[in-house]
Amino acid sequence: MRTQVAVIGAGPAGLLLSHLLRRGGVDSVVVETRSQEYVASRIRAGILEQSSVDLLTAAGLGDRLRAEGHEHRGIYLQMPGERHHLDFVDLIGRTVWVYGQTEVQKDLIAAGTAEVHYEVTGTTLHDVETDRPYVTFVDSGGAARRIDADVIAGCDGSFGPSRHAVPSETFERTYPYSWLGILADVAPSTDELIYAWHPNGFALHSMRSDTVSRLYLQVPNGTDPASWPDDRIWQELATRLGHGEHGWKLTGGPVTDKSVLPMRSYVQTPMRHGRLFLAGDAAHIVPPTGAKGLNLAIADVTLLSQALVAWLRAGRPALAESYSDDALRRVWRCTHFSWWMTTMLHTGSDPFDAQLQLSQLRWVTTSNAGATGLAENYAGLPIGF
Ligand code: RFL
Ligand code: PHB
Repeated sequence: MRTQVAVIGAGPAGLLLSHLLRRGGVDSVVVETRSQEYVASRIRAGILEQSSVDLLTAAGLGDRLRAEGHEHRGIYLQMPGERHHLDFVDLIGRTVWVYGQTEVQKDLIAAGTAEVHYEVTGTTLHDVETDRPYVTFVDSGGAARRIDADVIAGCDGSFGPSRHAVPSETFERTYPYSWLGILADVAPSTDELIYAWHPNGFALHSMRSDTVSRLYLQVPNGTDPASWPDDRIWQELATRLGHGEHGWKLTGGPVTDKSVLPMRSYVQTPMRHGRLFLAGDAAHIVPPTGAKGLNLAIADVTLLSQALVAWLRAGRPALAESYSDDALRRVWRCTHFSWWMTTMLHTGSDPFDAQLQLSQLRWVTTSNAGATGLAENYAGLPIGF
């Protein structure tokens, strides 16, 4: 096969990149190890920044998002006995949207713009330092295939092969806690997300729709989800989220999904080597506390699609040359914000740290300057920041 851009990975980064390239008049072919059904049903992120919503809308992918997504004015930040609302609209004039990654993925698949080979094996990148790079793989029928391209886009997440093909420097932080996440068939007990600091550990009440709630508990690394029967989870969520305080109630319901996810910050630089460009989780991982993972992937491919269209269609390579630096400015801002939210809200054994966290939370919830900083980062800086 011959195409202009060989895209590795059909997650949100790869599919959106292929969609944006097609709209810009550039051809691409996507290869993906998993099945289409598996990719479309992976439960992951739930919050879209304003700039992600604007971008998806401009790309013709906003109809269902605007009809079925929920726009939120802000979030609640909580400490025992106190719940504070941060109103992003008042603070910075921007909002966020509740719309699951599964839905973004379904919209991308429904758009049908990307040519995707699912269930491939043995994806290998070749000659990325030359101007004739290519990708080989074995397709779902067992046939050996080769894609010759002008450029390879590595959108294959942190476990894919692309990032290993970039000689790079890595920056990494692991955290001594994980999240136990559940999806439950019950109406959310809150109108907007609650991020709660509690001596027992952090808790988050999120949601997917009027009838589906998504909730998380901080747990130690290595926790076995089986050690958390549903009753224990609801009880601990009730404690940490303040059931009974100021008349607020947490309503439990049937748990339909339960998993433990570790927390990691990771940045690989540069995001380009020769004719290979990295985007999304292939280049960086953030802990989910700032709700940035999916939004960063969207921001990366926005820049990358503009750069590749300018280069491959108009022969202007300047944006491709500056892509890594341009993308990394936002990546580091989001990496800092995600680390900051994570370390402010997750509890450990050090009482000094706990007092610093509470002091920081009081400042963020009572000072206009503190709240504005959080709002600006959470609702997302403009693309191109
Ligand atoms: P993805 O979504 O991981 O997609 C990469 C795709 O590449 C495929 N792949 C290959 N394809 C071909 N050949 C190979 N050799 C390949 N190796 C891998 C994979 O099968 C996959 O389909 O990365 P992308 O597109 O960059 O999108 C990034 C987002 O998915 C990610 O940032 C967020 O989902 C992170 N994340 C969360 N972010 C949040 O903001 N809030 C969350 O609640 C949240 N939960 C999560 C998450 C990430 C998780 N992972 C990666 C373990 C929960 C989980 C479990
Ligand atoms: C989610 O709904 O899955 C979610 C929301 C906000 C976060 C992390 C995850 O910060």
